[in-house]
Amino acid sequence: EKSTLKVCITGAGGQISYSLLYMICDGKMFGKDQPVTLTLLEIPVVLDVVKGVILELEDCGLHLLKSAIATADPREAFDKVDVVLMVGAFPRKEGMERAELLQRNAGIFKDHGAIINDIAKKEVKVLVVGNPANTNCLIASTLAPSIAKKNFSCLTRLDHNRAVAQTAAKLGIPTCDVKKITIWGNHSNTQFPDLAHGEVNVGGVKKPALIALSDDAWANGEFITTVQTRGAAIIKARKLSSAMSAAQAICDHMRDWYFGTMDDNWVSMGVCSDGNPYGIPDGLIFSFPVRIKNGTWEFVPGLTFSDFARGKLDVTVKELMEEKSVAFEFLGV
Ligand code: NAX
Repeated sequence: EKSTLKVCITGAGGQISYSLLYMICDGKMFGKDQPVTLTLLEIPVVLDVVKGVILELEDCGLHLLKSAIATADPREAFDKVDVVLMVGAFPRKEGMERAELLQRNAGIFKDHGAIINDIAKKEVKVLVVGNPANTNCLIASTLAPSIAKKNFSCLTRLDHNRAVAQTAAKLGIPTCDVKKITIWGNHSNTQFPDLAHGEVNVGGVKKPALIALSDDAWANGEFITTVQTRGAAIIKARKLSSAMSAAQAICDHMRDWYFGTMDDNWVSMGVCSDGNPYGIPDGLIFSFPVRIKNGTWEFVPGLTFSDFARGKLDVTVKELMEEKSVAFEFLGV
């Protein structure tokens, strides 16, 4: 039997985690033969909820789950962990300014980053989901200098999956026949969902996505805004933000990070922009197309941009630079 993987989930009493924990213990993230032990971090008032979720996990009888604990102590939660899924965050309240949300969360991710730096395994893989995800990830990584920057990422896979699903639906093909779609930039309304390098398989014939669609107005208009505002559409309909699809995207992100991507495809991940890839300034957590092998991601090289695409990238870069300066000013780093 494989040795047990120690996985910490923060915000474990929230709605994403409610879907996510089952998926992890059912082997959807690390495989059907990978036992896990879970440390579930919450704020004290939500600990009883987490204990209730653990009771339900026990009742599911999932053999991969070796043990689970609920804790409000990050030092207990992050101790020697292999994986941290940072789902917990301070929620945006009605009337709250974006800057205030940033600052509230900067405090949380600063503390958690520093503790991960001290007591997590040095090869830990960290995924930040809680919003503003890119900047929260940047803060945690900055406070964890002993851990490679490449081991920190934020979730843009939900946006990626949405973009693939929209394209597949438009062409009436399965999602597995849509490849090389990219989400660039921030997990926010300024993200740039990009079809320009996409490849699709329509009735057994492989084609560039833009040729198969032959509708540039859709690709440069409705497609982009639908993906950018999908989260809001779900909140409007469900009165709650996306949770099942977010949990699925978290599983996809981590599974691909562990097991790699296919040669004929790539995925979108929010990762550090070190080395100035595609002219994106160093030191941002930015969503890029990446390929993964042996647990290590690499930027997809050599893509070219239209002026339209370059303009879209500039907008999301600007927003992330602003977020970074607000957060870093607050932290004094
Ligand atoms: P919930 O509010 O249901 O759950 C979040 C949980 O985090 C709460 O139970 C809260 O008590 C806990 N928490 C707050 N501060 C904490 C701390 N310091 N330590 C540990 N736990 C803490 O939100 P949910 O719907 O589960 O969403 C979680 C986060 O994911 C939100 O920030 C949300 O905006 C973000 N999302 C990010 C997505 C992405 O693609 N990057 C998509 C889905 C989601 O909207």
